[in-house]
Amino acid sequence: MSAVLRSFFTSRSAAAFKPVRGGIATATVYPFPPLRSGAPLGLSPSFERDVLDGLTLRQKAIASTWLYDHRGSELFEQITQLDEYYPTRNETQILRACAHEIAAAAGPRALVIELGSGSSRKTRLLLGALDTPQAYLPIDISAQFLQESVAELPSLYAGLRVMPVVGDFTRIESLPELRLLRAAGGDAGRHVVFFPGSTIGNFTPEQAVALLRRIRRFAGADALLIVGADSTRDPAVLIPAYDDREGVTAEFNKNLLARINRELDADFDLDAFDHQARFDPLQQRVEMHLVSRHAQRVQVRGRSFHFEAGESIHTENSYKYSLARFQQLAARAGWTHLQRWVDGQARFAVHVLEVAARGDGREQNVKVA
Ligand code: AVJ
Repeated sequence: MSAVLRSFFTSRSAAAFKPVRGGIATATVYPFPPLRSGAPLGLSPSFERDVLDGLTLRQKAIASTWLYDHRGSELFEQITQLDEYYPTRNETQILRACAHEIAAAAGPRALVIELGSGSSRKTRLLLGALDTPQAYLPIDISAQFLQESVAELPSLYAGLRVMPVVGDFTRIESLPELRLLRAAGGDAGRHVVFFPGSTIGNFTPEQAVALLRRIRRFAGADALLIVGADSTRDPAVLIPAYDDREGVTAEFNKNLLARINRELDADFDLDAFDHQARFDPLQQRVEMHLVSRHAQRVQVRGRSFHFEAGESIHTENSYKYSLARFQQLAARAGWTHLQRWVDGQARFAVHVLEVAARGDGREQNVKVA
């Protein structure tokens, strides 16, 4: 707790401290393949269409979602262990300190929905603190990685129903899984949407507002939303975090080209592109690019694309939000703060939000400790 600041907290009722449970192997994992393996959430996303369209833009760009095939998810896991990559470490520190207070706000029998669950490692801090969580619905775009990540959860949390959903959570409109759970009597507690890792930063502010609104709609009026957001502004910290000494982030970025080669019959020469991290102080975002070392042509699905020397493909945005700016963003989407937590270095924040009451979200008392 010492190194973590809670900037403000308005408790409904401070529920009793709950000890961490676990160790009994009675949880349920719903059978794989998950319900929507063939038809991911919402519209079926198309890698081919995104890549071909993206390579015809003046500033070539490919959505960062496509970085996360199985290999990309593994490489991202390696990034989270790097000295330079502080977000995972700082957020984990926050969650360790505040999980019990979040659990108190969530109450018993919570149903946890996680967006872009990846390794589900941070989720364990939350699940461990919650009072008899009923169900866990991790949503991730990499089916195999998702399956591997949730495999051991049943042995850790007694009575927890684990329902993995393969899909692109950005296209989520509704979660039929909630209806299934309700029918099975497994939806009695509060819906807790867990969105850690600063994944929100991968969207433009406009997209982020739209996503937070959509979350509000599918999660329901009583939902709690826990969002991790990076608030770092110092390029001397940011650039190494996205361009590490060992070159893991470079490999993560270039894996996109390897994936395009493999899945879309392309002939990218991985050695002819450099990984680059840029900070745009105006938009307050880190950008990842793949920069062509020389003029070249690349074939993708029978189409030919030209690169000038120095021309790049923009592969990721990672927006950084000051506390005030994130609060404005959340308010525009109809969410209001219940708690906000910041790490000791003041680099990262965990925002605990509730659905704003009517008229709320305009007038806010911000007290930053
Ligand atoms: C997990 C997507 C939030 O933007 O910081 C890490 C991805 N990219 N290093 C981030 C990432 C390069 C990460 N997100």
